[in-house]
Amino acid sequence: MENTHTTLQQLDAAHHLHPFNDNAALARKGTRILTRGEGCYVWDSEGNQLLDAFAGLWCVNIGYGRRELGEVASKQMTQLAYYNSFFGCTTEPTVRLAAKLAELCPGDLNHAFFSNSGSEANDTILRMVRHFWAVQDQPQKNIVIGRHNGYHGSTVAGASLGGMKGMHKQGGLPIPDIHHIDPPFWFADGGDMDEETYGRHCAQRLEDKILELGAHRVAAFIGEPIMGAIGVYIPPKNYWKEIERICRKHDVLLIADEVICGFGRTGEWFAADYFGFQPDIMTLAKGITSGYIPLGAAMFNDRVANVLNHKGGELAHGYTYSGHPVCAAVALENLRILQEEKIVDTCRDDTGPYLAQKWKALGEHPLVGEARIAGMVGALELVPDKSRREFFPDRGRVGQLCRDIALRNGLILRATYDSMLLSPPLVISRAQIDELAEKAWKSLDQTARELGMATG
Ligand code: PXG
Repeated sequence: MENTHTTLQQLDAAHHLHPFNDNAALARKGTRILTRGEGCYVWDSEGNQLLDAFAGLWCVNIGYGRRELGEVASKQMTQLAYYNSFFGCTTEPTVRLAAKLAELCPGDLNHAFFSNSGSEANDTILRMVRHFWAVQDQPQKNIVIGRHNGYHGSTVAGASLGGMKGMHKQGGLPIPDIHHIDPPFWFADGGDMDEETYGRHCAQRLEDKILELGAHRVAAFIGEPIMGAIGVYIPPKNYWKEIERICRKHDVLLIADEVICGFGRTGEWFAADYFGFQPDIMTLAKGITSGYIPLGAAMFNDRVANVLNHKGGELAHGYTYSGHPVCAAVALENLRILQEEKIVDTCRDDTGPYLAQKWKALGEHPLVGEARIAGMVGALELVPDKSRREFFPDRGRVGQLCRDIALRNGLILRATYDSMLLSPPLVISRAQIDELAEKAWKSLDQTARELGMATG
């Protein structure tokens, strides 16, 4: 085992470029190699058992090791491994999945375009919204507004729609006619505002931007209902209703990127249900297959699909694997499990509130300035002084330290700067939530001790 482990690390260092990594540093340190998963746990090649409080990368909603998904994949591969949806063709799982998504998604989001990932789905969406206005004689209505620090993927369009400065620096982004506004992040800039005032204040940023650019130039607004990668920014409850009102007022299409929030993460099927608003377009990926196989989708409402279908001419866009039958079959099985086992309902009514209670209790730790959570997604903001809403001066160092300590304690949490992020498989049990909370508290204590601070 040790031999294989070392060999794999050496091969990895020599040949494998990792996404979002300092590859030179990683090569020196050696990669962790994961070998097995079951429920909420994964094992690495050194034999460590880890409680995965991050569901892989926000995606393993039904937990690891569900044989049913492997079985449907095997069956579909054997029967018809591939056929495309070009040239007037398609396959049964693809059609059934499109219909299933139309049933699950809120309102009249009845039309699915399939991709292989969330990034690609957002590329599709960018092209479609511009096309939507162009074929209605408004080619100048082509600007999409996103948010600073938003994450919409790593492709050229995805990274441009996103507002990560570090990503824009690499590759000359954003592409033209994409603008960004500040997102809601009360901990950093909420000042003395109460939740409702702050929600309206942040939504007003969108209207200000639309008026500055001219509504006749703005095609769409895109946002993650809860911003994930940047650190789980949960907006005030009224924010999305306000955003919706502003979009309607100026006839701007509203795109909800539900790649992280979708398929039960908030305790509702979609965050649009959680916040009570109706997007015109939705981005889906991750939880759509619980990460068992790559798949993404762009969902369009009747209005947008009707224009694309009846005025848009031939759709000059598509991926070889759009609607891949094996991915579609796996997605259907994943959705069946989520529905029949009432996993989303359990999160909303039982394990979600229990997790929230435990997570809020971690907020009492001297190192934690804020504990935020919505359903099964949350963050702990680590701070030098609990009595003030201020960050550590060298942002990111303490988060990394805490992450490494948690790993040694058998717990996987992700750190963005000094926010410790939580997004466990939705099937996490009460006993596993207790384990998570205990390990997190212990890790906070050890981090505080290393920093020479008081411990809890
Ligand atoms: N939209 C959102 C909201 C996402 O979180 C994407 C789009 C892109 O999906 P694909 O399938 O193309 O990766 C994502 C992906 C992180 C991290 O560090 C988050 C994502 C991807 C990689 C890293 O938290 N989210």
